Amino acid sequence: MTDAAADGTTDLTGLYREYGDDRLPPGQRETDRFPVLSKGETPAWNADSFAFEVWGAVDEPQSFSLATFRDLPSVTQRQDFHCVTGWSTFDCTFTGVKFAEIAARAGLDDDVSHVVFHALDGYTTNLPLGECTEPGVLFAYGYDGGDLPADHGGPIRVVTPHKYAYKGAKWVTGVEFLTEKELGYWEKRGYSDTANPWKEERYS
Ligand SMILES: Nc1nc2c(c(=O)[nH]1)N[C@H]1C(S)=C(S)[C@@H](COP(=O)(O)O)O[C@H]1N2
Ligand SMILES: [Mo]
Repeated sequence: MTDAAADGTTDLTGLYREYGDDRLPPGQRETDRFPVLSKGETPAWNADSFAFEVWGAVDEPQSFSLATFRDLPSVTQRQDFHCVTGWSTFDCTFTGVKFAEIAARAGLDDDVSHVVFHALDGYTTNLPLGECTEPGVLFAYGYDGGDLPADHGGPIRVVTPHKYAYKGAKWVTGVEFLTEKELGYWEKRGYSDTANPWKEERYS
C-alpha cells in the first residue's frame, strides 16, 4: 500500500484507496498552492528553549529539545492534504518522526485509548490511539526538503493524511496519552471527531 521511491520518500498519495475510489475526496477542490489556515496568529517560539513533551499514561514521560527531536529516526513522505473548508493540496512532502517512534520511547500504559495533541497557540486536537499508528501520522519538521515554515506549523506539526487536516496540530508542543477520550479545539466546536474526508465527516 505504501511505496518507497528510490530517493527513500514513502508515497502515501494512494492511501485514499483504503477509504474511497477517488483521490480527491467528495466536496473538495484541488488547489496548486499550499494555503495557510490558522485560528489565529502564527505564534512566536525560541529554538533554544522549545521543548516537545510526552506525558500522561506512559512509563517514561519524554522531553525533547528541537535538536534532540531532529536526531530521532526520521522518514520522508509524499501525501495529500485535505482541509475541511474544502481545499485539497496534492503531493506535499513532509519529513519527521513517526508517531509510533515517540510512543515506543515513552512506553504506553496498557489502558491508553486516546491522545490529545497540544500546541503553542492553545490549539488541541484528539485522536484514538489506533488512528495514530496508521501510516503517515508524523511529527513533521521538514517540508519540501527545507525546514517546515512557521506559518505551516514549524518548528514541528502533526500531519494526518487519512483525516481532515484539523487533526494535525501545527506548532505542536507535545502529546498527552489518555485512558478516556477528550475532545480538541474544533471537535468541541462542532467539527467531526472522526474526520474521514472520503466519508465527508465534516461536522458532528
Ligand atoms: N495549532 C494549530 N494547528 C492547526 C490549526 C490551528 O489553527 N492551530 N488549524 C488546523 C486546520 S483547520 C488546518 S486546515 C491545518 C492547516 O495547515 P496549513 O496552515 O499548513 O495549511 O492546520 C490545522 N492545525
Ligand atoms: Mo482546516
